Amino acid sequence: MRKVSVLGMTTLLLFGSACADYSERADVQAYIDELVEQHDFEREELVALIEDAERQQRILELIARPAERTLKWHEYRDIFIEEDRINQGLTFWGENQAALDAAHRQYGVPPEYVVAIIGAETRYGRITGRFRVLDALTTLAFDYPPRSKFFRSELTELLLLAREENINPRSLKGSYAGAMGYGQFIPSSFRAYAVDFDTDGQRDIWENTADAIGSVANYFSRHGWQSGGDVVLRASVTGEDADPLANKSLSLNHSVGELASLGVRVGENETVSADTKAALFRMETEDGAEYWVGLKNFYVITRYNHSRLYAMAVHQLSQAILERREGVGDSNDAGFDPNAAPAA
Ligand SMILES: [Ca+2]
Repeated sequence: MRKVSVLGMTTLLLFGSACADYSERADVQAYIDELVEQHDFEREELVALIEDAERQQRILELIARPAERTLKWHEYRDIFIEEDRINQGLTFWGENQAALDAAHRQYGVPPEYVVAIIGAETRYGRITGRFRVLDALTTLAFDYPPRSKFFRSELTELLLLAREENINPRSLKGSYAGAMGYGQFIPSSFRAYAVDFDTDGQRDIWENTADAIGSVANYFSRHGWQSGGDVVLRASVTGEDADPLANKSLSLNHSVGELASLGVRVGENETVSADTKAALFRMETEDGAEYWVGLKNFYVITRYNHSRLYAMAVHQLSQAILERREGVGDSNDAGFDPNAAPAA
């Protein structure tokens, strides 16, 4: 008897995980009611769609371990700023120069930053995610309580996006968190910031590099990118007053002058004015802490991913690609030394 009951339970568990039907859950039905009422979706279509959504245990495992919180700066840096990603960035730049130049003219965002974002996000379109976005967002919306509100909203955005763009939502692939295409836009970002940059009538961030480039540049522009502005400045700190301010916030809660009065000095060649809004960052490296002063454009990069490590990696990757492209060799304002030995 015992053996039979164990087998029965195993069968039930397998059945339950493989065939879990979201459309039969009361919370999902309430969500469907809401969508029908608020956005005029056809109920039958929504039910059929949600019936096709599959719960993915792997997505729940992945969402629970964000890398940014566990890596030190030099470990994080070494993932993003390495030979392949720099060289592939040069190639991507060469292949897409016209679109990158057009995006620079229209949005004021230099090519190296657009290239670096796409390189950091997906290795220039090589790794854009293999999950069905419908599965990812449904799984997280209904089986990941800490962020269910956010992911329900993104699932709604996905359905609206699919209707507006005349795309079958079952066909879209992306990351475990529902980020899509070259620049990894979540559905709400797609709806708000994606552009049809090659004007062929479709906003295609999955296959069309011109649209992907224009969309990233537009995202930066709409978040306040300052054309010609600095991103982040290497700083030296004397005394003990400034350090407690470091890494407190991504927001620019100080001014360059205020930081200077606390012992923070940026490079002598910098012409940044004392009233420029700024934030102080401390980055842990193999050789101890580095201090950096982030400016408005640094903050804008953190609107893409709310992490100082991410923004610094994008900045330094952009400078490494730019330097390689210009053939400058080993001079290096960003503190990145392409010839440095990798971290142990
Ligand atoms: Ca297009």
